[in-house]
Amino acid sequence: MKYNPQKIEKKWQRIWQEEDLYRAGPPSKRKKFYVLDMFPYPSGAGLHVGHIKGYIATDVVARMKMMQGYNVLHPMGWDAFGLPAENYAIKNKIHPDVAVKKNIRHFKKQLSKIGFTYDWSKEINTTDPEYYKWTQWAFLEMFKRGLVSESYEPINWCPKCKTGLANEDIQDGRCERCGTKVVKKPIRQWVIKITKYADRLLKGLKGLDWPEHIIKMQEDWIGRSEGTEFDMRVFSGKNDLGGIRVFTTRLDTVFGMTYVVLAPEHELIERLKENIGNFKEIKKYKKGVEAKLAEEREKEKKGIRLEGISAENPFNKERVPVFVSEYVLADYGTGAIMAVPAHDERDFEFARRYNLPIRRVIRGVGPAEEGKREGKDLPFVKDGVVVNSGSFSGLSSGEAREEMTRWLRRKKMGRKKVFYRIRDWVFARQRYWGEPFPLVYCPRCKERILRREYKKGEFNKGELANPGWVCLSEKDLPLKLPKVKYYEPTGTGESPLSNIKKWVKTSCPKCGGPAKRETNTMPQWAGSSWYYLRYTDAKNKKEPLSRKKELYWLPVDLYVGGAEHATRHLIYARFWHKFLKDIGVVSTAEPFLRLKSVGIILASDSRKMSKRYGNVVNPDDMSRKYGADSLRLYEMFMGPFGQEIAWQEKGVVGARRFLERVWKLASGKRKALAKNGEGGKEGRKKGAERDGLEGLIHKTIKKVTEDIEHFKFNTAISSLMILVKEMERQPSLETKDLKLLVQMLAPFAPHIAEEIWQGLVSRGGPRSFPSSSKNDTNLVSGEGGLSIFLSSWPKWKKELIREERFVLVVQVNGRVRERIEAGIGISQEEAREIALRSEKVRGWLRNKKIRKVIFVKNKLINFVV
Ligand code: ANZ
Ligand code: ZN
Repeated sequence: MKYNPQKIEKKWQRIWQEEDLYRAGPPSKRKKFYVLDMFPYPSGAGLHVGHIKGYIATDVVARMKMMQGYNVLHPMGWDAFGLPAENYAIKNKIHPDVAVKKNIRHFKKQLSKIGFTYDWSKEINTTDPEYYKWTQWAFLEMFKRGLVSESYEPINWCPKCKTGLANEDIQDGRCERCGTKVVKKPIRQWVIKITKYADRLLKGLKGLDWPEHIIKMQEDWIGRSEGTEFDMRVFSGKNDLGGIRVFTTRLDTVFGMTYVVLAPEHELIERLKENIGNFKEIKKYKKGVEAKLAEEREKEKKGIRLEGISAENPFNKERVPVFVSEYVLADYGTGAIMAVPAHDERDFEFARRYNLPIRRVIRGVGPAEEGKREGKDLPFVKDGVVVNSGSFSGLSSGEAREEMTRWLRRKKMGRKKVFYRIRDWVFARQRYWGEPFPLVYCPRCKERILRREYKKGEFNKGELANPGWVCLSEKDLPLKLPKVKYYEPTGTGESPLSNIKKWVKTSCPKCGGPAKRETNTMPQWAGSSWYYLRYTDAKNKKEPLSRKKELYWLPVDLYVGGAEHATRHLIYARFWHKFLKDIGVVSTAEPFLRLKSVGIILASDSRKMSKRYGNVVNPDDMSRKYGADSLRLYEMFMGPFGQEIAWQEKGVVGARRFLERVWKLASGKRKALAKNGEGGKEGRKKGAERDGLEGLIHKTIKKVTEDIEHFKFNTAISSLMILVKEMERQPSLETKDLKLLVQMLAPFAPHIAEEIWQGLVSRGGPRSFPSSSKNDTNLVSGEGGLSIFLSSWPKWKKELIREERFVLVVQVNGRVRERIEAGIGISQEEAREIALRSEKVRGWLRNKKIRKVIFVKNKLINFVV
């Protein structure tokens, strides 16, 4: 029989599906394993080989866990709302609803060909009203608790997508979706006060098994900053014009303040209109910078002085000039800073440009610092000892910050303060394809609230904070997205829904009066913020998920996806989860215990795979040509999982060749079984060889098990290759050895493994499976052989894993100077280290320079001096 992956794979995919092999069991005493993929948005382009790399990895883990006896939940679904789906629909002139359904069918078909363990009975789709009902419900719960507010602040606006965006949707000042430069625009919108959770989001990171760089990105995104805020008097000549509040993390440098800077949007500027000599000029400058984005502004160190205005340093009563500059952000801290050019890079640059005094007040400590003369050519930004600072001189930076803050507090002029970089979540989009907000606007209720003519308890916290906006009641959910003909963005700042007069016009659920629906829609991130919860109880009509399922399945044990979600999705989902915990829907503090990020697969030209470059590789083509098992094996073998790596088709060919060899081994075995009765000398020899094989098998079991656990799939596969090579050298193999081999191979190449396994377990030798009719086989009950995925994952015997050793010969200039025992397979580096540990070798090398090292693996190391 020839290895025919196309035939085998189709057959097993069908049988696994028919027998529902991968359906997660109900909550029980059995230990559970919840493994989750970041669900895709079903784009028109379909999946390429890069998209499925993470899915293959979770599948490998899921299959091993299944065999280890876990009740495994491995679901899949569709993140189908949002800009990508909508933009695709507009471009191709298909209604998003139709396009999404079509794309989902295509995606599902593509996925099914790779042989994943998805439990499709748990499938979800964020655009399904039965799903988004609970997205709307959670929003209302947030609203009722005062976590949502209406705002008109200038927000990030994409002129091409014609919608507002969250900070998280922007990359290098451009719309993350279409690449257009984003501008600031005042738009009516909803924001969720995610900042209230900033501290918990930060602290929660502590206990997570996440990649360090992702933790760091979240920490920076949340950006907790501890400092001092204090007030300075502002003067125009002798007139005290009131206070100006600044925020600093370096109060120890306050005696080095030589000017003050306001953000262009600072309210003080308007207030001081009459007193500012060059107000017109300032106004012009303001206009120029307001449309710019934060990142661009921070780069610019231009500004203008407010003529006729000065601020007083409370510590030494010195008056310093006040500037307005775009390098100070309006929405961070207090929007105003004390500038200390001697100790801050940005201030330094600014002071140089405008010839402002630079006054050094911190001296470095330690031998490395003392010789340096920073302050004139470079700012000294480190902590040190405070100098030229009145009675505070001599204190360390840390002490000075404490003392100075205490001094301010005594005078009631300042206090300790914590600021966060994270902003509230801009939660409205002026687009069609999203969850409608379950809110209506009622002018009558607004009047009643403003005049305080309502009964106690009639309005909730959110309604009182946003007068006029009234919540739909839970029984009216889901509020369905109306079907429309035209869904292109209007560009006016209103969503296309505002054109559907019939839908917009409604009555107030509180007072029955005439009311209008909210016509913005929710951002794509809404539906993906809690989907992992819904998988556990996808069909629940009464609640987002049941207590029982939540207690059993949560938290997610392993979450795999792209690092591009480090700050967006992974912040929103953690926030949503914490909110649901606060209202008693979930019981864990964090949703995802362990996170792994996938390294991107580049095209063979080392560019990103993209339609634009015509370098996309389709998994369908690969599995048609080589088989899904070869594709899976290659993607897990191509390199360390987290690493970016270029696609090479010859790698798939290599994987296929390896599987052919396994296939041959298994077929050979079947023949060998048939002719019985060897013995004598030959038999004894075989026995001895088998000893070596057994040790290797157990070593491999240990390695493969641990490597899969640690996401070192490539090295797991390498060790399988070593084992296969050794097996090929054996005159014959026992069934039990072959079984162990295919069990270990099964997570990577499930189809071929199942095929061989079924042949091995049926005592009658190879059994050919019928090409149809599910009655002939029952993998689950075991009639004719249990599925390999219901067999127990092999366990290694410690006593059989002997580390093999050899005698390392150490030479100096070609003469043998030492012999040391070492483990087989050590690298040159390791050999060098071992050799240099020897007193004798060190003696021969003393006062000599090693010019060259010659290394022969498992034999010798020669130092040329
Ligand atoms: C004086 C000073 C002296 C500062 C010094 C730093 C070094 P993080 O860590 O990011 O919180 N700052 C405060 N508000 C700002 C705003 N709205 N826009 C731009 N910069 C602002 O940084 C806090 C520091 O950033 C503050 O401490 C302030 O400059 C500046 F040797 O005050 B510092
Ligand atoms: Zn009303």
